[in-house]
Amino acid sequence: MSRDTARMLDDYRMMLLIRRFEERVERLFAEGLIHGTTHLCIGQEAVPVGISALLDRHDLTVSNHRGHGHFLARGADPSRLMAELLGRVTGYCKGKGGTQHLSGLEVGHLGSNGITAGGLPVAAGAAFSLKRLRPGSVAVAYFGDGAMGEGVWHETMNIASLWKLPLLFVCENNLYAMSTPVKRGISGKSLAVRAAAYDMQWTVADGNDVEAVRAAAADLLEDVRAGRGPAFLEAQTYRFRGHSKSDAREYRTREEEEKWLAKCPIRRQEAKLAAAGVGEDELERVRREVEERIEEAARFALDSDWPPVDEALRDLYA
Ligand SMILES: Cc1ncc(C[n+]2csc(CCOP(=O)(O)OP(=O)(O)O)c2C)c(N)n1
Ligand SMILES: [Mg+2]
Repeated sequence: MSRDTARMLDDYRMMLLIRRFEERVERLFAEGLIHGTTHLCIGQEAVPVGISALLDRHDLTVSNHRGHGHFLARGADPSRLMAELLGRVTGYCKGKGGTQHLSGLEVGHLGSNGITAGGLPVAAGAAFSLKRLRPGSVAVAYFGDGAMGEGVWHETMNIASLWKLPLLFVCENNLYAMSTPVKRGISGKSLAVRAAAYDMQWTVADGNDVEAVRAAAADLLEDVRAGRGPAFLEAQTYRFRGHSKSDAREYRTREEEEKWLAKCPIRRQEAKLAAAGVGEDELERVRREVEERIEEAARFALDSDWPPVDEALRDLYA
């Protein structure tokens, strides 16, 4: 197998791991075993998988409310992540963070954030410290199209550009912010072109094609790592599920969904692998391996203890 094909297979495995993880979360939620809410990234897997392979352990990522895939793509342990979502003591944040307050510093992931655009200034701070302490390292901020309607998005773009921070802005444009279509929420003909006003390099990529994401991000990251300032990537994608758990998707048509389902990043990768000569038996082996890993994660989480009551106020910041 060539190096390129091995890379494609790795991407396939990671996208599938995220997909199966999210499907398992969906089931656990339906069974009442996950509390609160949860935002699934099913359909958007190619974005963090394309980018994470370009990062090393000193690079830092900051995520939003739809962040399980961002974390897994950095190499998070699915068992500890699942345990966190179930509120168990073996989770990444001892069961006290949950889906919107996840972090795993050991893989360079500073965390998810439930406040729309709230992760952006955190990412700017991380980039500022990297610029001083570890030149050559970068921060990556993931956010949605909806975040671009927030004032703090503009403030962060402004200061990142002025201070030439090593920060890659990654907009996952999935066409909706909850039920609001991007065209009704965000002015202008293009999201990415806004970056030009802040004197940044920008690119629009097919966010359902892992190789397209990687190629676009690699170009931008070369400049960011070299100290030439921040850059902006718009990855055009689609969430196959509703916004969160109570969403009947009345604001979009089934035809539109079908059109995007045909562009599923995982199915597209399977087609590319087949064209590169990877047989169905090899793909099946990867599928089984991933399914077993996710079942192991669910078992680990379900068998884990709840955090002890006397630790309820430990590790909390307010
Ligand atoms: C400051 C703030 N305003 C509103 C909300 C409620 N809210 C949660 S997610 C969301 C939409 C986010 O849309 P987008 O950034 O496009 O991300 P997506 O959900 O599409 O991935 C909103 C408005 C919030 N969490 N924080
Ligand atoms: Mg969106």
